[in-house]
Amino acid sequence: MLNAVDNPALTQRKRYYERIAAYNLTPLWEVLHALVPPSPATPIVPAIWHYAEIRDALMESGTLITAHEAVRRVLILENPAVRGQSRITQSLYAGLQLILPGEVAPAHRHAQSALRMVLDGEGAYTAVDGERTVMRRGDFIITPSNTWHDHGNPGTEPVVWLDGLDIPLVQFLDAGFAESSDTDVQAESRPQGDALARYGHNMLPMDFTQTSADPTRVFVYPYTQTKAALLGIARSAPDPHFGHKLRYVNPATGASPMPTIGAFAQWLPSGFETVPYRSTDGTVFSCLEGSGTVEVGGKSLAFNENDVFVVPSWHTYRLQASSDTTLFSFSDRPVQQVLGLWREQKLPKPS
Ligand code: 1HN
Repeated sequence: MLNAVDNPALTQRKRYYERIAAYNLTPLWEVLHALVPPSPATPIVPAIWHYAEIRDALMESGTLITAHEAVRRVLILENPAVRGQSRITQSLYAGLQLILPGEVAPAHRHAQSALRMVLDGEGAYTAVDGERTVMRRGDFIITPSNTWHDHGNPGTEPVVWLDGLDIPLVQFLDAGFAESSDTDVQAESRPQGDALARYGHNMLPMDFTQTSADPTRVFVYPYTQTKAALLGIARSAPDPHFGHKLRYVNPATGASPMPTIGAFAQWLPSGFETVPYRSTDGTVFSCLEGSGTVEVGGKSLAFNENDVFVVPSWHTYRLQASSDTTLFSFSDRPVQQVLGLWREQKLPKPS
């Protein structure tokens, strides 16, 4: 192919581009194909964080800064292809948060929605808009947009959880607000278990209505209930692409618990292998129980308990369980769905 040096037409174009640059103009025809790729061309790469490898470093952070000084003592899980951007997918942030016995992570609120998946240790609590919940391993806890939240650890062990937030999405939209509370620890205005009793038992308060954009008032989905549901559906045949998989919902509407983040739990019996699947929502997985491998992007990543891995948008993946395995996952699926952008493809079983 001729380059600009020996092609007068290209030289002429290049000079033209330089002239119009002064007016902050640039030709679409040079970037059209990159702007509108035939299928998602994500910079995000598949990656895994092995908890056994990073636990010591996380615990060491507890000797360097208090939860109070840090506000939130978290190690961010950065996608290796976009280091420095505090994101694990294009739209989502993930981190591992540590709270030591006796510590408090002070109350604040922000437009960004957050989820927690409790991984290690017992005895901490999270409070959301005046109600506390004890954090137990495998519990899925949410702090919807603009809800006041603080964490504390009155127990005797360090407690670690996975945080998932829609930070990059809110950043992209330039729609973020945040404020700190005057009091580090929220006053308890409702007894523990109140929200779950009112909204989480297939019943609702008499005059309560919500739209599908409202987050659920249920802010804790206890692992005991999740596991019972998964084992309940596991009495029937597994889905070839998902195994035994359920999505967390706002029980008042059937929509996702929060409008910007969808969350899922799945159980794969030992030896089960999923059939190739892809979807446009880049997804973060964490292994709650068991072990296995994920095949994605030409790599085979072995995972164990508490490991976190990411499957980028439109990357075909297969899961294989080497023991009975429970996986938690989250993505921006509800955003894509409400915008009419979400796609999935259930591929055939390889021969
Ligand atoms: C936040 O509020 C929490 O409340 C965790 O635990 C991580 C990352 C960025 C901004 C706010 C929390 C966060 C965060």
